[in-house]
Amino acid sequence: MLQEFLDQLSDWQTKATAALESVETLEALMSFQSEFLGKKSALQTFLKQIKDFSPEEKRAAGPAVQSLQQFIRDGFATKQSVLETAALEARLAEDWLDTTKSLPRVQGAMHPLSHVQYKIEDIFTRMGFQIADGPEVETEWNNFDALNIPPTHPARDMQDTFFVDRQHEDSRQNTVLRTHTSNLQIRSMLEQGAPLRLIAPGRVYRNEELDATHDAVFYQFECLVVDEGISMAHLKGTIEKFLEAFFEKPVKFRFRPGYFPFVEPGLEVDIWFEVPGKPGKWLELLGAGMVHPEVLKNCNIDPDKYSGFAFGLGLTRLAMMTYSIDDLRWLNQPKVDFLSQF
Ligand code: FA5
Repeated sequence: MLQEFLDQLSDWQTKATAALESVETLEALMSFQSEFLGKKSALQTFLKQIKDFSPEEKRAAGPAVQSLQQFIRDGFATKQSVLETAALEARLAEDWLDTTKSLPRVQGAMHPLSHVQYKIEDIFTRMGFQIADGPEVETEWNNFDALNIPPTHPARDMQDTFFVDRQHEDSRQNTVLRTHTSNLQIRSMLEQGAPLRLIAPGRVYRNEELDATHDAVFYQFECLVVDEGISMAHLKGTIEKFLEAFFEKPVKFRFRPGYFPFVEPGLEVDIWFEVPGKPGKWLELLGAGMVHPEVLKNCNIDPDKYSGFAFGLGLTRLAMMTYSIDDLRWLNQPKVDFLSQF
């Protein structure tokens, strides 16, 4: 009986060896595992049969079943490792990416606002203006007080402000997100004195009601000229020459009286704006005026000797007009489909 049992084990070992040899996939290996090592496998039957043997026979039958079990387990583990390595290699071969090869070409492009800014800078540098730059987190004093807008002045409400720090008594210590690029008037005059001829493009922030022509984050550029004998004629001429150079043709625009505490007199310029398929309309493009004597004084410039003009132009609105964009909020969104049109 023992010999018959040992023969069965040997037959089973031959069968398992052949079965394992024919296994070529991990799925097939799993079937092999359940057939030869699982709970319902012949191996379990062999283990159960051991108890029917005499104690002496058990000493031969037990180790024989254990060694069969170990043989099958070893065969399984070796095959598993071979198949897994092969599967990994196959996947790596498939997933391989040539990082030196360029991906499908997505052509980068300059943002329309940058286009407009560079064009403006180009026009003004050709007219002999310098380009100034300053911080977006500005002192309350540079953004308001020095521009003749004291704390109680209603004009502060004209530009709803994002305050960064307003806990100090001294407005030179409080900070705001600048509401306009006019802060660069103050910074430049304090740093360089007169005479002065500059533009300062940059991002500004207002706590605005948003619509197609108003964003909370938008771009302006400031233009400032201070010298002896500067008059409204210089202001008007500069705006006219700039708009003509920018649009590369005569542009329909109009001057209107406007109020800004830092200029006297003050005016606004509207430009005729048309988008194909929609009726044209006047759109406010810039605020301007002759620099207020108080502002010159705040910047240690003698208003009896020097005069100046300044204007602040909505660069974002200029981009709208340039590219016939009917809602300026598009310009601040990371939408590649939209941006790749330019
Ligand atoms: C000013 O910001 C003044 N600092 C301009 C100025 C400078 C006047 C120098 C006199 C001398 P205003 O708030 O009007 O003014 O803004 C100027 C331009 O920015 C507007 O004409 C408009 O073109 C643009 N603008 C204003 N608010 C928004 C907004 N929410 N979104 C987009 N563009 C705006």
